[in-house]
Amino acid sequence: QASPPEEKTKTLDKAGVLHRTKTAEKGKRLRKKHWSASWTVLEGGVLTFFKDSKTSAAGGLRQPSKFSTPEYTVELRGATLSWAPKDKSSRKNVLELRSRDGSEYLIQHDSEAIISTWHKAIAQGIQELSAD
Ligand code: I3P
Repeated sequence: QASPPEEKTKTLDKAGVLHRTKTAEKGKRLRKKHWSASWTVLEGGVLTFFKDSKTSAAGGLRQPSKFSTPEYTVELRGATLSWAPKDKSSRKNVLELRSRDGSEYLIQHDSEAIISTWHKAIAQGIQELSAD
């Protein structure tokens, strides 16, 4: 083979614990924010937030659904990602992800280095899907 499969599929896999809250559901803004720490997996153009942060990395990256129920799954195709404006949250390092169907999520981590790697990975995922 000329190249290993991971070079062909371009899928960027990433997993870790992030703080997140949903702020809109299909275009309808939600009244209250409920931040929670959640095990989060980026794979195959889909970002999945699990119910809690306890789902371990053991199997959580490859086949998360076997181990825990996703709370939200966000299709990155047609989504947009930006740094959240200050009026969206008092927290630092907050990303805003808007899905094509009009749902919105804030994603946050106290570490700027960690949130930056998520920013890059999600942005790259969105970009790769838009090229199809
Ligand atoms: C909200 C809670 C959120 C906070 C939000 C508060 O209060 O403290 O964490 O968002 O601020 O209203 P409650 O628990 O009573 O719902 P941030 O942490 O993102 O700032 P907001 O009203 O400015 O959105």
